[in-house]
Amino acid sequence: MSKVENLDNILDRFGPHLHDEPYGGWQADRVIDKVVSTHCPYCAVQCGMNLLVEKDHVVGFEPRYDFPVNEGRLCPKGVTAYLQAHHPDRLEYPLIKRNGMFERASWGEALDLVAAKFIELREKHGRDSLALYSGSSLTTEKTYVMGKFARVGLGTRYVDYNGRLCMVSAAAGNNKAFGVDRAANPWSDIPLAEVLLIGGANVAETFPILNKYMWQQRDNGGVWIIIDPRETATARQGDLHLQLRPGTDVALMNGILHVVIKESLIDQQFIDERTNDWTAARDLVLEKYTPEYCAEITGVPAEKIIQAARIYGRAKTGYVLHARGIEHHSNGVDNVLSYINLVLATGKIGAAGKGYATFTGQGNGQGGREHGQKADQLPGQRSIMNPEHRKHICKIWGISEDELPQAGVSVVEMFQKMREGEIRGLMSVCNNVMVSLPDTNKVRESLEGLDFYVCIDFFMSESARYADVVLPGTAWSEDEGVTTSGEGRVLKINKASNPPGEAKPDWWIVQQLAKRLGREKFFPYTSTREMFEELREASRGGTADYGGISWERIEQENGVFWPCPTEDHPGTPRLFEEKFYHPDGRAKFHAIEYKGAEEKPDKEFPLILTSGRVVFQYLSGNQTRRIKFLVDQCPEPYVEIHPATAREMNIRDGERVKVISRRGDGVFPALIVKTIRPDTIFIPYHWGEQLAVNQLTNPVLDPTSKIPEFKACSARIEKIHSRELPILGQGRQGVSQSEVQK
Ligand SMILES: Nc1nc2c(c(=O)[nH]1)N[C@H]1C(S)=C(S)[C@@H](COP(=O)(O)OP(=O)(O)OC[C@H]3O[C@@H](n4cnc5c(=O)[nH]c(N)nc54)[C@H](O)[C@@H]3O)O[C@H]1N2
Ligand SMILES: Nc1nc2c(c(=O)[nH]1)N[C@H]1C(S)=C(S)[C@@H](COP(=O)(O)OP(=O)(O)OC[C@H]3O[C@@H](n4cnc5c(=O)[nH]c(N)nc54)[C@H](O)[C@@H]3O)O[C@H]1N2
Ligand code: SF4
Ligand SMILES: [Mo]
Repeated sequence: MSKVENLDNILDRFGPHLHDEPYGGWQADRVIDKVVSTHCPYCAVQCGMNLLVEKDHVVGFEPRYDFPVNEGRLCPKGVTAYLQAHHPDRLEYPLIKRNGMFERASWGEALDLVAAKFIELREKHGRDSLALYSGSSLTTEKTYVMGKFARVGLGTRYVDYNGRLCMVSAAAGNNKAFGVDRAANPWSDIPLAEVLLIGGANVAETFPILNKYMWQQRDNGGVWIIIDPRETATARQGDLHLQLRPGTDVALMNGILHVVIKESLIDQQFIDERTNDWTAARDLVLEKYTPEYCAEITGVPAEKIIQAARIYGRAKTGYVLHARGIEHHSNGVDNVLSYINLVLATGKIGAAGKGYATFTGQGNGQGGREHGQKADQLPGQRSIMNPEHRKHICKIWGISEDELPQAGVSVVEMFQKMREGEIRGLMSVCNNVMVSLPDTNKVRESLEGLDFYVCIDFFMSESARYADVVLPGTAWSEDEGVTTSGEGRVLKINKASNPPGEAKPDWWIVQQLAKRLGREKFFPYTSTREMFEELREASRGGTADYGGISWERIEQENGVFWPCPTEDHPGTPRLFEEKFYHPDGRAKFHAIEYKGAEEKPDKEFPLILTSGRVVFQYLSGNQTRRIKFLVDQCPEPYVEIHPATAREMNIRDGERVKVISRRGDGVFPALIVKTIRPDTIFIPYHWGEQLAVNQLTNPVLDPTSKIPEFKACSARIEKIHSRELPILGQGRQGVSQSEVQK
């Protein structure tokens, strides 16, 4: 692999540069020649927005009032999303690294080089020396083509996607309990529930527009129980906040279930008629998980555990929601199953106002985990290990069954295989591993050890910097296709303008590579619609059945909820009204023992470090760190420390401190807040390299979902005894500049 281009050099040439003006600046006399109805590129709420286009340039936006989820609302990321399209940092032509510097190349030259390298590696080291790592900000058509390209184009078993870092614990838990991976209820059921029980989700910052439904529920007299180690903006609005120690959700849920059983608040008829394996789960929590025992583990007072059980248990309706706070753990699947046990035991699922869902994260997090870019998955939520499923897909793809590779491994394991030399060539599309994978120092080693690395993005990223070839892809407003929002609603993204310079859609790039690899006939598409039609057929009869969904229906009906097997089927907003998706139609309980995070605090590392998001930045930050308004609001990461902990170490607000774990360290300004537990610290994760919290995080995986433990590792803080280090505070939330300077 060639040398990494120097960081200063990269910043100079490719940004992030701050930008807050659309092409030419906003002018009142603009002549808008096109209004394109579409959805936000960011989170899984997928708010409706119109893009305003003048002379093939996206120059503005409007929230859509006709889309029932946002009804004219957008959050701070949504209102600035359009600024990406013509941002000066856009990659406009292919880049090949020569002598450690990226140089402009033609498409022909770049694609020939990539194909030649892949062929060379395959001949020398076999097909599985290549890997494809994809993403869920892509439209579903693209995610489908990525899964197919890995198996049929490259012929490798090694393909995975960034949802592995996101929703896979929920997916695995939902598959185990219900036999399907999708929100059980549409969001419009939220206002119908008497109680919302929300675990590890900071909705106010991460899905701001869903607050609409939560406040409607509150207006109806509803109550909120919030489970989070931090008193987040969401927890502050709640009625009961269970401020647990990170990693202890199983103990908390078992404790709540214990009380629910003891006080006869279960729904025995529902349990008898619609579920299996109740007795083992019941006996375990009754025997061991008393509120007092659980209080000791979780740090939540026993009275609050009892209160939560009574509020949720006595209500006639309720909606349980969770997100990465419970899922980003080495026992993430257990956490999810322990929440589901409570839902099933009280029969609060499968009816109006009786709801359960995980908050899917990325814009197309749901669609991206359905159609075959996961290591063990084939389109339609089928399994690559199932002979019937293999047969169906091989027929659609026109390959023989022995040509279809077996299951690969998760992305963190793929990066391990790179260090071991088994994987030698990597193609990454739509992800930024130098920010988002745990244990950054090891990730760097993986990238530096590759024989060949090609990256497709529309902005230079912290990861692309390590690539041999960078290919310019398109932004979301430059192509069409579908996404599936967090509630399982399939939506249509529309094209507003042509890509700048020579940038090309991701699927076109893959198609050109397939041609050079001699696999052209398997990728004959002339339009995105053809990919969608093939994907529809491939999904037919699968769990995520899109058979009856057409682009026209999506536009006419403001989205269609899968499963939707035929054109005259109305779609399925609410699952489980009659049956669950296991063959006998019943849901399953699981007896779950508490294990906790892999690393427990000790003398050397006495604190629990957790990580997550802020409202103004998105994921690896490669898109939002270029938008001036968002950077003004939140320019850099910081470490949240409780005043008691800060006092012990004599740390002042805004002072830069060193945070150290068993894997690495980083320097962050302290943000002293009363809203965090004294034994816990929090760092937002949207920055890379020396600013990455992932220099510290633990790459240990959940044994089933293979998600890394982003939400709990052991750490310590050290003071930096240097006069030169400035005290910062500008633009951070919660502390004013004058307070910082006191
Ligand atoms: N502004 C913004 N919005 C986003 C995103 C973004 O990057 N920025 N990303 C999108 C994506 S991809 C995702 S996955 C979602 C994520 O959405 P969320 O899951 O809501 O976001 P996080 O901040 O990762 O984590 C949520 C909360 O988990 C808490 N937590 C930490 N450890 C534990 C624990 O052990 N138990 C419990 N119960 N809680 C714990 C944290 O304190 C934090 O407040 O957001 C989506 N929306
Ligand atoms: N410590 C810690 N780490 C975390 C998390 C955490 O809470 N804590 N959260 C995890 C979660 S939930 C997630 S989802 C991951 C996300 O981690 P990543 O997926 O690595 O981050 P993204 O910012 O989504 O990366 C997307 C990249 O692709 C580009 N891109 C966007 N759209 C397209 C497109 O259509 N085509 C192409 N070719 N490129 C595109 C963007 O410019 C960006 O560089 O991070 C995970 N990492
Ligand atoms: S809530 Fe999500 S989809 Fe809606 S505007 Fe904000 S980032 Fe976009
Ligand atoms: Mo995510």
